[in-house]
Amino acid sequence: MIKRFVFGKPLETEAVLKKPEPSQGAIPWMERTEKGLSYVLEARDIVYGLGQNVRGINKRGWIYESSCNDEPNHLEDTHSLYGAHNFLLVSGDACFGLFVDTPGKVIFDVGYTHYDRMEISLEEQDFDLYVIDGETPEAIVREFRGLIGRSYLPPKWAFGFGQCRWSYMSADEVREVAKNCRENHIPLDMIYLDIDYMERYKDFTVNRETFPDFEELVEELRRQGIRLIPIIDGGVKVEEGYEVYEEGVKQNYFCKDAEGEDFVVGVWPGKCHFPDMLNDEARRWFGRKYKYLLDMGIEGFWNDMNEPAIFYSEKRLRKVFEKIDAYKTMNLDVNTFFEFQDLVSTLAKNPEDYRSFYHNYRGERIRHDKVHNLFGYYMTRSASEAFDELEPDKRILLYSRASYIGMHRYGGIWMGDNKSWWSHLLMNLKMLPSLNMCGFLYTGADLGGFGADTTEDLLLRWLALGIFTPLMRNHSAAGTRRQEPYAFDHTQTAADIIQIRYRLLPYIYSEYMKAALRNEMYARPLGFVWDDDEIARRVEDQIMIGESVMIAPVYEQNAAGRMVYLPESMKLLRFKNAQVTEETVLEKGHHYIDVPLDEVVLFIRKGHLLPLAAGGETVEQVDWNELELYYLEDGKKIVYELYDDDGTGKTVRLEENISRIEV
Ligand code: MIG
Repeated sequence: MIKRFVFGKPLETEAVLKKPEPSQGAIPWMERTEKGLSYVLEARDIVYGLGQNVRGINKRGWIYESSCNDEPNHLEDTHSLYGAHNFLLVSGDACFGLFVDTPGKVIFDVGYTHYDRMEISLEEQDFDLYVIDGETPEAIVREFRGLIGRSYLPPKWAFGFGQCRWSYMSADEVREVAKNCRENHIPLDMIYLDIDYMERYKDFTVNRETFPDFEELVEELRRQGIRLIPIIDGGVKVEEGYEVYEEGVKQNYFCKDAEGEDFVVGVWPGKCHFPDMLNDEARRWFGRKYKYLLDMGIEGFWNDMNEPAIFYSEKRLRKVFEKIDAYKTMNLDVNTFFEFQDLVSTLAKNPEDYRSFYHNYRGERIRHDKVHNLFGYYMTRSASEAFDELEPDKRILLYSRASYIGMHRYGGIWMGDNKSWWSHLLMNLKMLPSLNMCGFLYTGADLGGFGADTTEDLLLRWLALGIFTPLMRNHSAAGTRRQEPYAFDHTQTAADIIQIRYRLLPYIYSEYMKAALRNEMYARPLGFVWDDDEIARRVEDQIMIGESVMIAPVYEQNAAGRMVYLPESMKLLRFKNAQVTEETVLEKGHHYIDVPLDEVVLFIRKGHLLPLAAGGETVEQVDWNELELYYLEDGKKIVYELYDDDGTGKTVRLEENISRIEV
């Protein structure tokens, strides 16, 4: 049961397409406060949700801020990352879900100020509130997902492995990556292009000096079963003669400053304008620009910097230079020195800048900060809606950095600029189910870590988790240590781990598609499955992947294994050299499990089945018909619903595409 309450005059986000009639009565569970809502937390309550955020699967004990943020420091005390996902779920004696639908900032104080209280506060009291009742956390998520609409369906090949790095500078360097993977039998379906393929960081251009034969490159790699996936940025470079810029200016498609001039902001290419993604016409125009790359044979994109990220605004920069001038003659002391230092360090992402430009939203002039959380969502929507026109029958890979609930219908997200830290491997695991609750199923982290130098063992352990995330991509920042799977000593081990992914593909694809089509989760906390097992409910380092598999990745350096909790008897499956080398039934309880660096371990749930393919070096090579079956009997017949389809069509029929495997 979903109840909708309307406060003030909420701005339309289109997170919810079919809104239930507003309820008049009292809000169940919660108290309305001056600033928002308040709820008394009981000891047994777990607060799930909030999508992309730091900390636990259980969000209690911290304060989160929903405000899309270009934040490369994912620290324990970070309050917001790139996404704004205002859905949470309380599971304890009470059990209910909550979605605060507003495009502005929302603060979720989940037992931070007062340990036993959850306070939700909004700057302005215009919002739609959805309260969802249900018997179980699973049922509540299903209801909520039904409300916000079906999750994005990527093409099947997008479940393969992708290699990325910021600084593949030329076509030849890209060819080299492909060659190294193929020579080492590292399965590979995608190579990503970061900003270096563009001409002076201009969207929808190709640098013809470094990528002279771009179309040929696309084709050549395609023949090797590899797709090229270019990046698109949220800002459009200001440059005379650049078509996208000139058209945008002429048609009034860019965001305006207070004086009604096109807002000038510094991002990658230097001075930029932001396309007004909230203006229907501008959005349609921007989306159609992707055609330039589609026409070159491109079949997938990642949208970056769309929080939107701001390095500086032109006006602010001018002011700062003036002030710096004044400091030139000063004796910089304890006060003035820090002021001076802050002048430059507070240029980027300055809140004042977000209050200084405007959108034309449904014919109304609206200040950006009021609709901030919609920018990345609407950028990705612009691409997706254009693809529906330009490629009506073909699924295009699409994911974004910034997002809001609703965007999950148009694309996935990657988890952003993490670091090559062991703690971020664990964070990757915890974020998965939280994102799934909010509809973001196609997601994953930069494997090996984006910032900072990785180590070979961290990469291998991270790949061993990444083989279970729908989006599986190795990505790193320019200037960091190379971390392609062939960059270290044990290339064969890396290849073997990635090969396990290709053996798991029928299961992963099947579980993903069923979850998307049935509004369910692909990755679940143990508490969703064993809701009355108090130990399982508190587990933060193991999750379920689909209906049959529990994973318990190793996330500590130099560990030779780890403790694993089994909420019931399960079958351990061990892989070495991508082959199953052990099948052991373990009893309910705690177990120490050896996991050498070159092995992967997973657990199969009683009464469920895991099909394994023989593998392949591209998704296309994987034979869905020859499957080995692994399972643990439960005294009853086991039925597994294997979903499969052509992997590209946009219209999918769930029941027709399911075949039942029975043992
Ligand atoms: O400010 O395009 O999150 O994946 O490699 C950095 C360069 C801009 C941020 C993205 C990252 C990408 C990088 N971008």
